[in-house]
Amino acid sequence: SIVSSKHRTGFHFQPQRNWLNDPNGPMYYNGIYHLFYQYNPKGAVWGNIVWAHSVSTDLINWTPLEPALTPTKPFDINGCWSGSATILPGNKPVIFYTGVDSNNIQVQNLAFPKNLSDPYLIEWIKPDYNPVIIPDESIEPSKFRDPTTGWFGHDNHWRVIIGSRHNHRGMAIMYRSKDFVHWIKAKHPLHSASNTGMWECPDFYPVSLHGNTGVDTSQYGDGFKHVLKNSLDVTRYEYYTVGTYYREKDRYVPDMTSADDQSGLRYDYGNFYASKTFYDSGKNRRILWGWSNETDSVQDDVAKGWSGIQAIPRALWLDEKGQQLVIWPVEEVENLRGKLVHIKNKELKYGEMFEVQGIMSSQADVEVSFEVTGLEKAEIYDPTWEDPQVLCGEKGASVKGGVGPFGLLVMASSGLQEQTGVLFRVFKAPNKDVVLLCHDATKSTLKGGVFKPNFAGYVDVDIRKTGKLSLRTLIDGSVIESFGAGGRTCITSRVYPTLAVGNNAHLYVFNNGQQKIKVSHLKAWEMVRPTMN
Ligand code: DQQ
Repeated sequence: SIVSSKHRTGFHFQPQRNWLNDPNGPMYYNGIYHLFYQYNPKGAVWGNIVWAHSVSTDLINWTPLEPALTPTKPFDINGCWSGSATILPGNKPVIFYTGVDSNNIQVQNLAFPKNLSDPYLIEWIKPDYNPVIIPDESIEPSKFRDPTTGWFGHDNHWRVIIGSRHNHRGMAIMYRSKDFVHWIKAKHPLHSASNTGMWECPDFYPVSLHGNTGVDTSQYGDGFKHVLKNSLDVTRYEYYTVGTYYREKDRYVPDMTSADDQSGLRYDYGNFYASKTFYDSGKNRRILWGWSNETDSVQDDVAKGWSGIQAIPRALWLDEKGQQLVIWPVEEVENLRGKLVHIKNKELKYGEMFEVQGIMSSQADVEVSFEVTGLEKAEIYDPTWEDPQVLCGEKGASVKGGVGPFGLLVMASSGLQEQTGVLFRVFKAPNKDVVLLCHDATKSTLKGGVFKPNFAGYVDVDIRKTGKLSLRTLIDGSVIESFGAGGRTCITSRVYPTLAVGNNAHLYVFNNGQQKIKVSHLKAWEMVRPTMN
């Protein structure tokens, strides 16, 4: 079948064709990174779900293999849905996944590599004793899925959580096992929260209180906090909390500074869902994969012959204040940096802009440092602006301000009919400054029938102290990923320009705030294409 290349990505994870959704069972095993993912081998819409499988030695160049799991047994005949990998003692990987069985009940199954000496672990065996967990009478059979990576407790029992909901209460139901095969439901869920709906793809892991090193999922002790993430199928956004895991009680208590619901923290304030982390024992880091779906129409996807990408793999760690995560593209991405444009010390007054020329900016990595002074000119922050996305909808790139909006116009056509704004805006509130990072996609394409949301998040940064705001933006065909203030706030958007494509995409720096700003540094690299499936 013919696949349209116009909006395909160059260095983002994509199969050659067809539908992709959740990343599944990511792991690092004997020097190889594995990524499995929800995939429809038969078309560019969701359905016929298998676990497609690719391998890599650097998280950047990917080789496709045969699907690892396909619906073949009564316990998964209606779909091999999301799940996770765990590396058991003796260096033995196991996949735990949700099967939709012949009665459309969501059950949990195991699969093991057929041949551990195959470096790619191509073939996976589903033992006949599956399913190993079925929903008991207290669990809704269609609301029971996405087992996590297991962690090993003080009592020599494995634990996993499984996403569910009871009425409107979202929950992470916990199971324990001695041998990873026989599972017993814990009396209480690990955690639950009212009015959050179904929790999809939960993730639960420790983070170090000091530094950016990642740790194995079973780590426990004074030097760690825990993170619980859930994907809420009602809002289609993910929220995470930072908190304490009491392992004797098997309870997780989020800190007061984070919330399970829509007022909570997000890995990414844009188009990013069903994510999953894994511990990379090769480089001692925790890596996050997340799915970024298309925002053009279903007809567009069918015509393109593909739908869905994985966002760039990101390392994550706890911020030094211990209240949020910091998220940054894995360092290997930098190996793709080719031709560079470097701009220094450019001042931008109210209404001014300049173009960054000399690279193909439709496939680029851009790092900017803005010097921001004159904060007394900032607009007054209105405390009712609780939702940054709403605020960004009212105050996009073209809405003049005090300090900001300033930032980038990416994937812009030469006449600016098409452009996506990546911008900061600074407000003043009693005793603090409020920094907004925003993607303004309202003018991203002239094409009709495309969903063009603005996305935004607040950035917890002490701008008065540093006088600086940094931004990194990855641009790749139809995806824009921004990392504000070193990864304190991230936003991913999908855009579908008609004019600003390939060599006709332009990159500008602009300032629509009354206070002048200075671009102390801007580095923009054209990115080289890796081997992508
Ligand atoms: N996608 C899978 C489910 C999961 C959902 C099905 C999240 O297991 O809950 O493709 O996107």
